[in-house]
Amino acid sequence: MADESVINYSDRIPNNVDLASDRTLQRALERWQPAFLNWWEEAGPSNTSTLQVYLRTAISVDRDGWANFDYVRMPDYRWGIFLVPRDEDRRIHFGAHKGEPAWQEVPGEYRSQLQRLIVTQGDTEPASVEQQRLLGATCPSLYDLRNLFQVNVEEGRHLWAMVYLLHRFFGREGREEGDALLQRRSGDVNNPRILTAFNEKTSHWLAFFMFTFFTDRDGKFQLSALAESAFDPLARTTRFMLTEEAHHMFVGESGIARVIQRTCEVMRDERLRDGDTEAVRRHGVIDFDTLQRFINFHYSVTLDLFGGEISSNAGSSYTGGLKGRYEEAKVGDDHTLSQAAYAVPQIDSDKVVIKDVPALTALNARLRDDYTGEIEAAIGRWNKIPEKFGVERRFVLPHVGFHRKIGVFAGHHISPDGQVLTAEAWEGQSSRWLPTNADHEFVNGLMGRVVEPGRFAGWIAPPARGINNQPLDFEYVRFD
Ligand code: BYC
Repeated sequence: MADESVINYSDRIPNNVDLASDRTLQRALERWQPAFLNWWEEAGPSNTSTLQVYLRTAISVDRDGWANFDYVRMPDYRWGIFLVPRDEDRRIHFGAHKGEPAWQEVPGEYRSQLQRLIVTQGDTEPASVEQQRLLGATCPSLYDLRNLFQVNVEEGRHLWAMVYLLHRFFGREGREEGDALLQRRSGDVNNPRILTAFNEKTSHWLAFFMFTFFTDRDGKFQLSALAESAFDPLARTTRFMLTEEAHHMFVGESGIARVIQRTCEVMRDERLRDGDTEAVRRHGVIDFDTLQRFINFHYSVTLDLFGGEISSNAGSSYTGGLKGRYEEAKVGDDHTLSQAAYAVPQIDSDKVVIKDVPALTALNARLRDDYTGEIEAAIGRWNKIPEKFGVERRFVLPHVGFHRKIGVFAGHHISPDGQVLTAEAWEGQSSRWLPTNADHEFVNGLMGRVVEPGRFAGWIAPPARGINNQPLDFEYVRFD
């Protein structure tokens, strides 16, 4: 048997699923490939077809083989189909089918539900590339430009990962869904992306770092839930995607940390106080009130991606074995949740109250809580920076009900500290809590293109180290 950990690059489509012996699948994917490249050209990173970018590419899905670095022209990036090797003995470990062997084919009764989950996951990948299409024109350094492109090519590959599943397991409908994934466009009024956050603009690098910090981490948690799936090919494909996701979140977390660091340095050098917003801005760095507003926005928009707190869809996905909890195997209970309860915040006569509901219906809320735990830890790491500079500011997360469009808080006005407000009270204050047009204008005004090796824009500190042990003044992108 072929070594499933090694990726075969001699086929037209790189893969470790022995594509050569499945002619039907090969034909379907070979028909889709040019459409993908057209989409990349039309909606992917703008004006990049001649650049040489220092990118990592997987050559094997082993621990040592998935991150090989070299210069690549982005349209030549070797997008393909990589799954972690199969565990022949794998068994379903939660829900009604617990104990049965994992499925290698899609059971008829779960076909449409699984297809919907895969399409929804797949739709986010090209959406994020579209949202980031123009950022290359205002990169704060070559290092950052390279990271943007790394994120973009890997999101492109994540689309391939979902399209493989659609083509291989869902017949004609799957192929049609694969085509539709290349036709929807982020923000398009007639044919938008499926989930709300993926139709927002990512119009500057502050939004990009916030997006990769907050929204890519939703990707991590949703992929982790799918990685538990009874449908083994989905579990194996999402497991490999998760190895790539870690770098995307690193880009976001370290990006914002560098912004905070730079603002602290300028405040120290210029003897400015936190709260001297105009003076801080005049010195070309991002003030902390603005940063807090961006945190509020991106966190709340990302929470909507977990779906409604109370959801029968989530319960039936779990019972069916399609989507587990975060790190399901580590949770110490019966893994069926037939009797369990879970506490979920809800609105009761103009107050937020916490109520127990059947745990099976609260799985979206639970995944969101797991997500928030990780976000809180990272915010704590950001807060060490002002602390080190003797600046009092501490960044905080707004209440889970703040600025929500999906779930129990939709239609209500919740302040960042969790008070239920009237529409008028909200209107009067929301510009203190969410980025305003003026904030976006200010941030956009800072953006400029810095492409000299080793130089960084004035609003962001250099990173602690380069990529793959290269120095900071390494030529991460070549323009020749
Ligand atoms: N926007 O029962 P409900 C990533 C719909 S990010 C619009 O409350 P459910 C990435 C929902 O579809 C991770 N519509 O929620 C990050 C349903 O519609 P139908 C992406 C929404 O179904 C950065 C109705 O409302 N992966 O990978 O339990 C860069 C009631 O839904 C929204 C996934 O999402 C929304 N925000 O959960 C690149 C995993 N929320 O059926 C990539 C796959 C809900 O009534 N998806 N609706 O027409 C899922 O698991 C689920 O579809 C959701 C929703 C968690 C999204």
